[in-house]
Amino acid sequence: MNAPETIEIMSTVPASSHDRGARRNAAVLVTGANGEVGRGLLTAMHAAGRRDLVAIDLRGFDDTQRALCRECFVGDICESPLLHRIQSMFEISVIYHLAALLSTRTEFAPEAGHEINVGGTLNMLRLAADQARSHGVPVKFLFPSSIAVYGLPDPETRQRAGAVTEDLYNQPTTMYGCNKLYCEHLGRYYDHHHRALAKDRMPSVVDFRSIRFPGLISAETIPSGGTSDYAAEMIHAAAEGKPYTCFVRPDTRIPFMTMPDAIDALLKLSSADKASLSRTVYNVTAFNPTAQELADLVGQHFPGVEITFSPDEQRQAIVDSWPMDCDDSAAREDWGFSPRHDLGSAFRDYLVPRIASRYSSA
Ligand code: AKB
Repeated sequence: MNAPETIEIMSTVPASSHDRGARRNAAVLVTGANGEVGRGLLTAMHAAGRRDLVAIDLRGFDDTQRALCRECFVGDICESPLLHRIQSMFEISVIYHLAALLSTRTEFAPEAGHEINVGGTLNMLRLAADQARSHGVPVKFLFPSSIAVYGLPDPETRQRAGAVTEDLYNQPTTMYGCNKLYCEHLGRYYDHHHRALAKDRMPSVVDFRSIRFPGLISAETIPSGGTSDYAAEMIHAAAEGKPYTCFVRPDTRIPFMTMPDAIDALLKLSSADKASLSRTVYNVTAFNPTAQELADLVGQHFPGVEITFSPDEQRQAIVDSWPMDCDDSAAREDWGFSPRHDLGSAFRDYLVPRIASRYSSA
């Protein structure tokens, strides 16, 4: 483990109200809080009235984000001093563990990706277990997994498989996919089997809940380091009036959903009654157009835009190993998952208006 770097803390709560030493403050912890999902999740939870949000990210926070949080930590979840500090300061009820290195970026540095994706997750699960033992209540742990846990061996099998269910084809071909699948099992272990032989064992220290997200498309942020990024990149480039060269073939088909639907799904699963959950990991999806169908829609909304295709063989092989579609009936049945946006409304009601205003005001 590297030498501890400084931990920058920004607090919106005046020092006096911290009743230093008396007791810890209640908190909902969000890691990767400055990322694509994190920014939207903080906004949604604050809008829903939460005032106990504690955010962690490697990158600094802007004033808007700080105003949403009780405390912001700029630091690395792979470093224990930061987690020890959080353990001593807060009584955590829920953890949204969003920090991760995505598939393409991880494939360039697999071992570094493993350290962040697996080492970081294990640290957060350990923090959750320590918290539960100190305040006596299992900590709810929301973990965004991914369609990258799947590995379809060839185009024929992929075609035949269609909408895959959670327990099939769990043979990922990327380090990121392996990390996500292993962390799903780690979470299930902490929820159901942690320290099974210990005499002083607490029945359950972690209430682990995970969603396998498809590609996510946000109007507010441009993705970085993923292999499903072509969809969002294409739309943002068009809104900026820039030509875009797509790194996958036109017939590439994988599932997607909008960022607001992803955030709603996390919050909905988080508030679901544990008794209604038949599993710890759930597929979710909303639409699965081909890259050509996406380009056509972009062309309809941004006439004159230039979109060309120049497949990157390696990245193409990654998306070709992912399912064309996912069966999310378990999520619909167990906790009422139902996305607001299908493909048409995603463009009409969310992406185009929001992205157009983002670049027209730029
Ligand atoms: C990626 O492309 O790596 C992510 C994902 C599908 O999990 N967006």
